[in-house]
Amino acid sequence: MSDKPVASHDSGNPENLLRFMMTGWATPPEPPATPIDGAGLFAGRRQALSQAFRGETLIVPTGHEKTRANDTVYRFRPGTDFYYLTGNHEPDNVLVLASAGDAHAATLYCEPNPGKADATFFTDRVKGELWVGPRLGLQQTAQRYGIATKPLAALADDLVAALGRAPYRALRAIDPQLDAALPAQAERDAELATALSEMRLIKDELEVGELRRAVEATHRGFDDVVRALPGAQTERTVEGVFNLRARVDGNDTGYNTIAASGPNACTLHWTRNDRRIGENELLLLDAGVEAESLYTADITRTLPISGRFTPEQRAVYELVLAAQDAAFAQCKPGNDFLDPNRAAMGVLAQGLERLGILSSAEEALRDENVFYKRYSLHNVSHMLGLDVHDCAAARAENYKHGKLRAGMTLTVEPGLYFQLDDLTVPARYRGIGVRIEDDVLITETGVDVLSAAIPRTVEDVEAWIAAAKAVV
Ligand SMILES: [Mn+2]
Repeated sequence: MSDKPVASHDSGNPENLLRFMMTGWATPPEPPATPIDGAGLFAGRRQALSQAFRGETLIVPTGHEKTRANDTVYRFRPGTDFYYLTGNHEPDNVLVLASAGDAHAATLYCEPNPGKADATFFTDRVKGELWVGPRLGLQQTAQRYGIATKPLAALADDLVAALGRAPYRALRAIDPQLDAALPAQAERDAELATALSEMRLIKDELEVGELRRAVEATHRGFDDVVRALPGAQTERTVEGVFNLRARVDGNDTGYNTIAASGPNACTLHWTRNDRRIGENELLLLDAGVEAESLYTADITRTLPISGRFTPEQRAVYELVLAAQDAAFAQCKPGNDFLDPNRAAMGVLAQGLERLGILSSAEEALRDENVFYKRYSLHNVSHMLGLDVHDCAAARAENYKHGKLRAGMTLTVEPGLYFQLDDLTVPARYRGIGVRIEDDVLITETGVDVLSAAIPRTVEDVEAWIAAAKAVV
């Protein structure tokens, strides 16, 4: 019998069957794998990272498949920094960069593809080719990504040797086995994560192109939802319609779709999406398609289910829209990252005073008060890229308290949220939540709103819904 464990619901494999399974297969053709697009850009990133840590060994894993329940796993999604350096989608791999002076060597440790040369193709339900499909293996991985490869089984010994020669840094919290095997050096390891996040702050042309594709696919997903709205009885339908587009046009959603109807819009990350949608409510849809390149959009539209905003919904919507316009105007190189936020909060506070919700905008805006935040809850921007909340390990002085620079991509997403039980809000506004979120590229001269083609004004949103109804 095979030494592989047999699942509780399956029978074993007698030796005679294994012998039978090992014979009678055509010799597999081995065409060279196609190199990925932008292989030179990925190589340049590896070189730049090595140069930032001369004389050191850098270890960047992609991580493993994660268990969902018992023996089923979530679809694998590569570690962001690993992918940024390699373009590789397969699980388990580890990238090791070694540098000495100007010399730099990259090695990708990956699982070999034994083909049908050993019985695991049939007996290993986790990695076997007949269970989960073939892996690229050493040769094809090297061809596809332009990086020298070695078998994963050699990693442990190679690391012992490499670490004896040079200091190292590892990207942590991605690969628990690697974390356990390499003594932690909290500060040095954190500096590697920071360097990677800060490299990713400025997007190159390949990245901007991929973000545009993700935004375009997300636009199609929003169109799908608008067309489905007349028949959509629950938030689940909205989620399902959008997520279908994400799988058809991209890799997946970049984060769990928020399909929040009525007062659920006041819950920032409402992803349970299990509520029945009411007739004259708003639907807040915060969703993004993650392209096959793993770059994700992050877009929010707040739509009147009936096709027309009520006067109260419209008043709140117009205020959020004005705040977003004020934020866009501050999106330019040299401004503080927080300038768009300051502008948006100023507009929101003034508007909240006009609606009779804040007694004094001036008082609410003081640093020691920030009372407007009871209704706006979050800042208006975060970096966007491979991660929806991108570049998370960048230092505050280069991100939150830094300057906007050409090549940065970020969201602009003011919102107002009036909780159902908030006695400081006139009753007619309670339960209304509005967020409008677009994705922008900072250019040399200002801003390029990547998602500008998705209807956003009251008139355009109402016309969008009306046009979809006319087709139905
Ligand atoms: Mn966002």
